Formats: sequence, structure tokens, C-alpha cells
Amino acid sequence: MLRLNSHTHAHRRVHLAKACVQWLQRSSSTAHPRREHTILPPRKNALSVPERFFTAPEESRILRCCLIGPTNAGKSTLLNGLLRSSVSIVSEKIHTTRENMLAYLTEEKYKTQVQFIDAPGALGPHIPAIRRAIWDAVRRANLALIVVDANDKHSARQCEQFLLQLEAVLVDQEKETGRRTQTVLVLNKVDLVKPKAKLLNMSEAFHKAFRFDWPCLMVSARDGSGVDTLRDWLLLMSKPGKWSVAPDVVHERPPVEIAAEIIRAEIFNSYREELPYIIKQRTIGWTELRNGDLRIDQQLLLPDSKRANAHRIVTKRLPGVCIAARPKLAEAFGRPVHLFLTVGKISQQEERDGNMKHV
Ligand SMILES: Nc1nc2c(ncn2[C@@H]2O[C@H](COP(=O)(O)OP(=O)(O)OP(=O)(O)O)[C@@H](O)[C@H]2O)c(=O)[nH]1
Ligand SMILES: [Mg+2]
Repeated sequence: MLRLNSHTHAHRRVHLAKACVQWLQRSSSTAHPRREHTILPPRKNALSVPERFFTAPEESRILRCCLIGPTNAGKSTLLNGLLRSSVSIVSEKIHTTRENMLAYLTEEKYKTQVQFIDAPGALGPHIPAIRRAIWDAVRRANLALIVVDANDKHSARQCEQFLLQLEAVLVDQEKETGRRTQTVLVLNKVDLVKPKAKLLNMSEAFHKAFRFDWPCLMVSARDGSGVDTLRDWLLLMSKPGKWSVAPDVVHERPPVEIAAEIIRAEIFNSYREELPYIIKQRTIGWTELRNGDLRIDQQLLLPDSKRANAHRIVTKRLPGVCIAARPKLAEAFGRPVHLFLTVGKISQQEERDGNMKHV
């Protein structure tokens, strides 16, 4: 009996070994293809990717918080500071953020998760999609951070109209749902304000114009002052509730979208006037190279109607965009990234659709 068993085991081992050899032979011919056009999640050091299943602690807490306010006030810079991670793109141009961006901060020690919505900026040119995104962010949140540039002395007056619209949205929300999103004023860029007494005047002017639920908070998203205090306060503002994502998830954007955003930030830095707003991006290649590096091929598309001059300018500055974007892509994906950009044209149909998103 024992011998029979040993024989069976030996037979199985031989069979298994043969199967392994066959599998290795098969996979060695496919393991290193010249190019694999598969889209894989980022590797180590990369931004986190969502997990389908996770166990949240008992008595978990949650806060949904949106960042709204004038364009260029520093909302995205502040979000990155709160997350201690570069998730949302930042530039000195207006309307850098074009649609609501979700991001998560989880402090397991406090069993608390904060879901952030970084909204596009208000007070720029009237773009209906941007308006809709802002009010949608407010309705989804429990707490709205109204982020304002403290160094802009006219901001209280400029915000009047925006605050009136916000009040109307909150009144409607209360009528429809019986719930009103709470509001707090966040004066950002305090590093630029001197003397600091000006900040008190500004806070007073805002509080006269709008009924905020909480006293004003003052921060500098750039140098980090006040950001830790704001983060702690947000954690305290959470309420018992289920987490939306696993604790290591910072955002839920697919790698292709992350890459497009990083490149878009450099498009904002490299081109002036209307160009950053009319360029669309199309990822045409995502290649896992044999040595583990990543190759990204992307086209920057200009409307067919644009003059040849625009094409020339975009082409001329392409190497600069590549050079600036590569290290940031490498940091995000945790390995060397070879970026190849070319210039193309948007078809008349795409132009007519007027979709602002990455294509
Ligand atoms: N000095 C200073 N500059 C800041 C601060 N926060 C942001 N900035 C700068 O302000 C500019 C706009 O920052 P963003 O974070 O892109 O502003 P935003 O409100 O998200 O802008 P939109 O997405 O266009 O609405 C960038 O050049 C930032 O570097 C700050 O605390 N101090
Ligand atoms: Mg932004």
C-alpha cells in the first residue's frame, strides 16, 4: 500500500515537473514580447489603486468634504497638502482643474476616512459644465471648504455673486433633502499677506457677506502652515459612517488618466494664453518594455481650425514638455518612463462635440 502510494506520488511529481517545464517553455516565449499594450496599475512608489474588498474597522467614521472657491485660489495645492501626496494638478493658470476629482485621506489610528472632492474653480469664464461640477460637489459633501486667495484684496467683493449662488444651492438642498452642507471659509496664501492684521479684515468682510457655519481657518498650502491643523480639524468633523474605499486608496483614477494629468500640468506650464485650454490629449500607446520601463505615447491634438502658427508653437515646445513630465511620471509610476509626444489634429466632429476631457 505504502509502495503504491510512493509510486503514485513519484508519478505525480514527474507529471507535475513535466507540466512545469511545458509551462515555462510556453511562457518564456511570451514573457518578454517586444511590446505589450497592456495597461497595468502603477508599481511601488506609485499612487495607490483601489481595492475591491477591504475590512473597515468597527465604529468607522467618514467625512465628505469639497474644496470650492475662485479659480487659482490654491484648492488643488491645499488638497495635495492635506493628502501629503501630489494627486491633483496645480498651475498658475486659471481653470487648471476642469472636473471634480475624488481623493481619500484615511487615518486608521482615528478610524476615520475623509473623502475629498476637488472642484474646478469659480469666477472664471462662464462654463456651464464647470458650474454644474461645483454645485454637484457641494451637494455631495457634508462640509464645503470655501478656499479663497487671501492675497487678493478684492476677493470678498468678487465672491459676492458666487456666495449668493452658493446660498441658493444650499437652500434648495435643504428643501429637497432636509440636509444642508456645512461651510467654512479657508483663507489660503497667507504667506503672501503682510501685515497679518489684513487677514482679520478679510475674514470679517466674508462673514458679513455669507453665513458660514464655522470660524475662518487660515493656511498657506504652499509652505504648509496651518495645513496640519486643518487636517486634524477635518478628522474631528467626521461622523460615524462606512468607509468608501480601502485605507490605502488615495484616489481611483486609472494609470492612463494619471499620466494624462501629469502631462497636462506641463502643458499648462509650457504654453500660454488659450493653448493649454484647446489642446486635447490622446494616449496612443502604453507599452511595458522588456527591462521594466514604461513607454507612453501621447498625441497633443489641436483643432483643425487653428492656424499653422499654433501647431508650430506646440511642436517647438514639445521637447520641453517631455523633459519636464518624465521625472514626474517616473515618480508616479515608480520606474523610468519614456514619454513620446507628437502633435495631431482634432477632427471637426470632436471639435463640435466640445468635450473638454482627455480623449
Ligand atoms: N504663495 C502661495 N501660492 C500658492 C499657495 N497655494 C497655491 N499657490 C499657487 O497658486 C496657484 C494656483 O494653485 P492651484 O492649486 O492650481 O489653484 P486652484 O484653486 O486649484 O485653481 P483651479 O484648479 O484653476 O481652480 C499655483 O501657482 C500655486 O502654486 C499658497 O499658499 N501660497
Ligand atoms: Mg485646481
